[in-house]
Amino acid sequence: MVAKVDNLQDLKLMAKTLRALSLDAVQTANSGHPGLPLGCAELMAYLYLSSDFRFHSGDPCWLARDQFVLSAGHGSALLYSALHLMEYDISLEDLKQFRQLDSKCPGHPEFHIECGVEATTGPLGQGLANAVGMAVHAKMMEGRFGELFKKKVYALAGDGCLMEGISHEALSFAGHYNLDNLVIIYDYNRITLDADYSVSCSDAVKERMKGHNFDVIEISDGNSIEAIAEGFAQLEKQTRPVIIILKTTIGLGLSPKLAGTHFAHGAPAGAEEVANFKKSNGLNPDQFFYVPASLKEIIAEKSEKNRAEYEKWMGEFSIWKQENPTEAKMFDLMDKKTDAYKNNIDQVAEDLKALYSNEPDALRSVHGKALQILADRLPQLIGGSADLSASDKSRLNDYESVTRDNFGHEARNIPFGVREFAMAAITNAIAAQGMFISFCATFFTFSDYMRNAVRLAALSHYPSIFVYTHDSIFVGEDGPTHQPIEHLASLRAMPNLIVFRPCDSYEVAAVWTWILNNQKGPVAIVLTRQKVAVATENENFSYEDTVAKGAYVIRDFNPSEEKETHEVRLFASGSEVSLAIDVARYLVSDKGCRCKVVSVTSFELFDKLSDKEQQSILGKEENVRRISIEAASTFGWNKFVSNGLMIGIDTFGHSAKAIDIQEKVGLTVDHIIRRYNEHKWT
Ligand SMILES: Cc1ncc(C[n+]2csc(CCOP(=O)(O)OP(=O)(O)O)c2C)c(N)n1
Ligand SMILES: [Mg+2]
Repeated sequence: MVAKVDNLQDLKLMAKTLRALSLDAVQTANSGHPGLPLGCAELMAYLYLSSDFRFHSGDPCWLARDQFVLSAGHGSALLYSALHLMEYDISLEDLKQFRQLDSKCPGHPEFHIECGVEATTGPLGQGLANAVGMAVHAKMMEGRFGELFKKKVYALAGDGCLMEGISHEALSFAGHYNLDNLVIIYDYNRITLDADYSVSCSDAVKERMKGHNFDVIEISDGNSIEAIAEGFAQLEKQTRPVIIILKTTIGLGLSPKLAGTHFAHGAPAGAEEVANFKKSNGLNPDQFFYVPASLKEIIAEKSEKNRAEYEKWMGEFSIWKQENPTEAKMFDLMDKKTDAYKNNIDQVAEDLKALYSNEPDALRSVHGKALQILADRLPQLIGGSADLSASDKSRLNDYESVTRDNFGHEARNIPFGVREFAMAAITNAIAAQGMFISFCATFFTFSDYMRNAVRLAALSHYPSIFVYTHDSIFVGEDGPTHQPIEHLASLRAMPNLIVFRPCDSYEVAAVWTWILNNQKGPVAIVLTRQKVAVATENENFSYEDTVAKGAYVIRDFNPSEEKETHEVRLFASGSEVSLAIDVARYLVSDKGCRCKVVSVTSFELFDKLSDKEQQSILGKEENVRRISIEAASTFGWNKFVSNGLMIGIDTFGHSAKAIDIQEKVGLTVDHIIRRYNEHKWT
């Protein structure tokens, strides 16, 4: 049976226009991917013009909007064409600038909510996990604030997305939590970049998805609007996450030597193919970026309906606020634009001072205590761990866990399961919505599993918080697989990511104060498993003078009898700050030199200081000998010590007692003094 579609001609016109616009964009850029836009034009026409998809281009941030993620980000020309037609802030001029410098239409979608681009996609599979995160976000909003916030999330994913490992993590998660507001549309064209899908994959996708607790809707002709309508009609009774398996023809509308083959995937079709497409579709081959006036009228009518729905919702929202003062108050506390939010943040900074302690402690535990303080003050703090909360101390103890039946106020912990990559991408999507403060945690060594999601957070300025514990060889017996070495250097190399490695409870408190007051993108907090001594002595400790600078003098030693003319300045982070202090003590008492110990909490914040401030921290005057100490790769520390001495670990670790590994890798006062004596100081 095929559904009757009243506005069939309108949808056909829209699909044809989407095809022509996408082809023109790719051809003008002489770069891009025509295959998916041509194969999915009917779907996009139906989604935006005829389905229940709720949106209002006049307010792309509308909290109750449905969301669409183009997980197969290479099909960006289709997304931009659709957003242009639907009156988002993407003009025809912008479309003509597809893939050009500083364009609103970059090669792959980059998160730009004002234009309707909901997520940065292109690294295949990750958009699926983002969509799962948006669905979780929607559930949490509905769970806290009720039906008014109910919405759906749609993702368009290709064969590649579903092959990627992250799709298994994300879809398994979605099924487990029964995200019945999630609709995955699978562009099942059986073609990938290199070849036919069958060359490299023979998954039983339908069975797989059923196994993930998804309902499966099959649309055997994904280029028939009636068939799409029929498939979408089945969403009405959705009680589980759904995958729509949409059989399409890649590059539909091109000549048979391209359409349906991998040659249509990612190369411009050529001017002749584009002209032929236009001729056979009743379009003028000499006209480019053409939008028929009749289509504009159709869309204007749809936009009017969208506006009316939006205004109705806004009216209901203000009534809801009046009728539900308690929830409304919480809503305001979550909304970063309100004074209530700002006042609350000021209070948290005070609360966090309860962490200050002079007792040695493991920084994962200190951080765990910080999370409890934060959770009580900030209803929007939510997060979870990849099955390591007992070790990484990330559980919000007084609160419940999210379950498929509980997304309410008290459900603040998200058990992510052993799914690090999806965890990071889900966290990104939740953070990107701007309501929740969203963190996730695991062992530092597994940050590699999450890496591309951290990278997309950095690229997109998603304010995600990545908590990493067990940060060095001091993990001990678990051995080199669990001992990070190059991870700090590798994350510090990532643009836009702020990496914090605090050294004691004062700095842990300061890191969070910094985050709450300054965060504009992702941060990583790197914490010890083992107990560390407290390095801070300053009773007037303030986050502005310390952690906010990225590096600062935490201890200043002067010998009773100055025997050496030079000063020694030691730069260290995290657990090595107290080691640096011990080394300094020795140098002061034994060699009689002046010593300063600098705690380097964040390379990135240090980089933001003025030259003058940097010089004063580095001690660039003559006669300063500089040493860096960190239980990790020395890569990058020359920025602090130039041709001074870098103490670190440039090999993998060992499986042994921490104290034995420490000796073996030379992270002891004796060893460092020996290296100091041997070093050719200039
Ligand atoms: C993680 C990742 N690996 C590889 C690529 C390169 N790539 C882009 S599209 C593509 C093929 C994807 O096939 P499919 O999803 O079926 O898209 P279609 O060819 O059907 O448009 C590949 C390998 C990528 N973008 N991301
Ligand atoms: Mg494909």
